[in-house]
Amino acid sequence: METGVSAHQAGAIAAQWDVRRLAGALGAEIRGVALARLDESAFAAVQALLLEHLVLFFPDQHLSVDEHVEFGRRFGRLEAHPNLKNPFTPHSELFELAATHGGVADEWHTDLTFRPDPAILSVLQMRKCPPVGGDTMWASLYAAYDELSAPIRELCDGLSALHDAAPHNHPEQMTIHPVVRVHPETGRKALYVNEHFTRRLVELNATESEVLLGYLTRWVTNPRFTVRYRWTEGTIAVWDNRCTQHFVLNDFDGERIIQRVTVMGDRPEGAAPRWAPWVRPGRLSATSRHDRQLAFHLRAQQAGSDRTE
Ligand SMILES: O=C(O)CCC(=O)C(=O)O
Ligand SMILES: [Fe+2]
Repeated sequence: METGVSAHQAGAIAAQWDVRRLAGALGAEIRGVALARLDESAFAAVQALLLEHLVLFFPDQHLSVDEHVEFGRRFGRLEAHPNLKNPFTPHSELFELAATHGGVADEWHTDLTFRPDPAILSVLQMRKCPPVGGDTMWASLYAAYDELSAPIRELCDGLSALHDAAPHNHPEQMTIHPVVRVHPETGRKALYVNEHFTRRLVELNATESEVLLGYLTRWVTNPRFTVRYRWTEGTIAVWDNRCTQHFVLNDFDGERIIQRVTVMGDRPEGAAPRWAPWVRPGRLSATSRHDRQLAFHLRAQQAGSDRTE
């Protein structure tokens, strides 16, 4: 993020705020700042804190919808959710999730990884909290990568994974990303697979993929890599979607309403895969169905690149 504000200036501003880390791996709560009225250097301080803590919480902001959308725009171009319609406001970029008994995102995920360019970050405002429950958790994908053993890190460095939007009833929306993503601003490596959208490790056979992907997506949720946030109304949260996952606790009765704006994405960068995609050898069998989706996607990609050559 080029801002024209030095790291020193941004650091001096953040030093005047009350910044409390919430967990060992990620997360900070920040008081003493009004997000609706940030000058350029204060905004740069927020950006620097986001790179450091991965998810930031600003209680007692109570932004109007316009202020919320304006604040989001400062991070980049906003986009509407590709698969969820939002009937609630005149801003097509703002979407609202309202739930009374669950019906929330209670599977670990990084937003929109089924797209070639998943969201960079999101800004969420908690509008209405249930009396108890409905906390959200985030996990650091840096910590999840760093704490793998060296052999598994090296294996993951050379793999890619297929993601799809089956949870949004659009299994045909698919893409392939590196399993280890290099953050474009920090240069750090993040373990970039999630339970919700990641379907298959491309270079492994179906059963190998099932075991390793199952392991990695569970590993990410190790409590040591996470922070859990108890909401109050009017709190703004900003998370870096390039190096985190999140999960909503489905343990509440009563209304829970959040509003979110989403900053358009970039293409995840990582090392090129070290091996060719898995192609099932030999004759068809009853188990061929496990390779169908991957084979279909690879054929479609090949047809696409033939057309553009
Ligand atoms: O409701 C929340 O706390 C977060 C929901 C979610 O997954 C999202 O907004 O991306
Ligand atoms: Fe989400």
